[in-house]
Amino acid sequence: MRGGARALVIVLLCLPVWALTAAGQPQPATPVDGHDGVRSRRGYSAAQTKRGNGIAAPGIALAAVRDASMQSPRPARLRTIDPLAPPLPGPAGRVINVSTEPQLQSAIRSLRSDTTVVLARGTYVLTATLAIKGDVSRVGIRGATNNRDEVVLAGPGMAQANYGNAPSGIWTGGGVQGVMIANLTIRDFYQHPIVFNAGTQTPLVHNVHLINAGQQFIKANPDGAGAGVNNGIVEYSVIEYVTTAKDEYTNGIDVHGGAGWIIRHNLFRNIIGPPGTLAGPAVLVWNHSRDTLTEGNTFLNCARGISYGLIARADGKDHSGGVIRNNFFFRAGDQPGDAGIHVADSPNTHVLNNTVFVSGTYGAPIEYRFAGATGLVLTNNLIDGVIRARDGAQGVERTNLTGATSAMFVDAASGDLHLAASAVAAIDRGTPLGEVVDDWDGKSRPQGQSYDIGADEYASSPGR
Ligand SMILES: [Ca+2]
Ligand SMILES: [Ca+2]
Repeated sequence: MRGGARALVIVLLCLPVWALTAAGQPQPATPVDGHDGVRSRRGYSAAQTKRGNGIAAPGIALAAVRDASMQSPRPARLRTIDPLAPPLPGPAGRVINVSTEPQLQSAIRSLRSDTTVVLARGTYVLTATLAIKGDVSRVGIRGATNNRDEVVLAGPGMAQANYGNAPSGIWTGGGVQGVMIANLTIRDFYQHPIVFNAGTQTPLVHNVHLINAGQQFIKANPDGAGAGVNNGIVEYSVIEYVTTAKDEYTNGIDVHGGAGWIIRHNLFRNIIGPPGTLAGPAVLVWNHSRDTLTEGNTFLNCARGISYGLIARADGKDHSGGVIRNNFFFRAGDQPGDAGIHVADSPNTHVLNNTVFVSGTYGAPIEYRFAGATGLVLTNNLIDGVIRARDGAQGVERTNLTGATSAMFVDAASGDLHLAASAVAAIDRGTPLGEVVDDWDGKSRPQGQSYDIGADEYASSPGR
């Protein structure tokens, strides 16, 4: 994000060879990542702008789009840096129990609506990508226990180009309505652990551990006309590289043309490229996306954090609306990188009560840019640099605290950005906000005399 030329380079890098094929072609028999990049033109229909994240935006009706069995429970316990997921209710509808890879493949091939495939403990080395295709609704793939590390879907390796029929872990598309992926680990795939292709709607990713992806960990693609996957939820999950990506072409979550996504209470760790490269943002929602809610996440040692929009578009906006609140972002001084929060060509986005500490590796931990980024609201953010408006962007900044030091936090080096008792410049110094009713911990605001600045509301009582 250092100039228009760089943005253009990023876009070109984001367009693999198959992106140049004609738009609107039928889905191939072998699941592939069908992202058609920036060629999208068509806007959203009224139905496609229905949204379930509860954030208010003018002109968009709230809609109950999610079947009750797909609802996520609220957390029952206090937050930890490593997300502790609240247990899901038992599967609704039919259950198919599997304990071997051939059984798993068979169950997925014959999957019908209202069915959940439940995997017994163990490691399943996939001989082919698990592809859920066609007009099925309310289906799921989930581990048998609430421990996401007890069931593993394993690929051949993120740098293994001879991946056979298993380029990715799970692929959905072509009309899948309501798909749940929960309680398991997916690792070492050459392309994506999870790809939601065009025609998928309302996916839920809950309590998964994604490790070492060759490209984006979770990718949501539009069709040839630009209609994307809407109303996705990714929550209580860990998305990470053990060391680094194989190159800079990666994101934790990459949504193209999607509306109403919710990304909450996840840990993104080491979303970085090899030395000398700049990896993509851990959360990238763009290409005519809108109304994303990203809250309560932790970003550790990532080159970039959250990016709503990335480039300035001539045809509409790269993103619009949405909220970014209560996120922790920490990067150590020996890891180069860019902004922790970046809002680009995304009007009316609200950036509220985030803590972004980059150890001086980048001057503006929060940036917003391009003339299309108007009506932004940036309030109560705590950062160790400045907030920078670039290239004609316009926003209202209020009670942000710049120039934070590590002494203001409980244990910044470990990513614990809870306020220390001595952080008197942040405690009770924020602006009360109706859009922010709790903090990173899930503790209600305000505590004490008023709102605090940053993602943590300080409380001396147990549970923070
Ligand atoms: Ca307070
Ligand atoms: Ca707190």
